[in-house]
Amino acid sequence: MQERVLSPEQRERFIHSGFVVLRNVISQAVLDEALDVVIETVPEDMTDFKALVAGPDDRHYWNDLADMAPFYQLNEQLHTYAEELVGVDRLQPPSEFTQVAVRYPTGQFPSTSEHPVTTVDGNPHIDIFGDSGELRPFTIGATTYLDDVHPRGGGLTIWPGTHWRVAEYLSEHGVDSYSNEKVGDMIGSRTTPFEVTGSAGTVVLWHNLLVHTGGCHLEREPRIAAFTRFRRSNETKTSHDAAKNPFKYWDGVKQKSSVPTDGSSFA
Ligand SMILES: O=C(O)CCC(=O)C(=O)O
Repeated sequence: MQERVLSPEQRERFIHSGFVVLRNVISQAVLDEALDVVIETVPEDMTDFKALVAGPDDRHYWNDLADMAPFYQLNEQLHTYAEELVGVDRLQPPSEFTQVAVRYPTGQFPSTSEHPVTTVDGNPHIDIFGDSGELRPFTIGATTYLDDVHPRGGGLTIWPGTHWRVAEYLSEHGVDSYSNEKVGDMIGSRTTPFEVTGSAGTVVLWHNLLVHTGGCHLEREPRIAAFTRFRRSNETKTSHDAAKNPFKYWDGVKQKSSVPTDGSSFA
């Protein structure tokens, strides 16, 4: 049997906050191979700060890097972590499919400790709905930093506990009329966003209903991360119900409900 990676505390945190951060879990060889492919593919010179600032805020590669093979190895490993929560043999098998998100420095401010660590000016959203509100279900996301991510360096930024609030909203209003414009009302001012920083090989496992965005980027180098989204085998049939019940179809999670009354308790 595969050895477990998540401790009981980490599992508890995932249920409560909707995410957990795992440090140094990916081998350097896998990270190096994946990073090399990204650097080969992006048009910018990653060391030319002025050109980076003048370029786009971000670029996204949806499985269309020159060589996706390194991502298969990565996804195989992430799949075992995801199974610890969703249940063994409950997810579709791993493949090489990955979204690589490169966020470029904006260069607007010097990076000092006085600047806020996180952003509320980003684009807080959840990922299970497309731009026209159509459902694009998946179960669990895994974001892997392929390079070090420093504070205010474009890190994935999360509103802890919002998976519960989004589910509540969808139960009340239905899944068909959802739009990400509603997210602002849901997070309100009660939850402080959390910016994930960490060295290459940091992995964030996150719930499909968790509100997130790309963080502000005042550092000098691009932020390079791989986003993998795993689906359950019966995802399509159960997607409406799953959007209202965060853990109903997660065999690895016994606790199916939480009664958070105050958003601050999630942070
Ligand atoms: O690049 C990031 O950190 C965020 C990307 C994101 O929010 C997404 O792809 O849904």
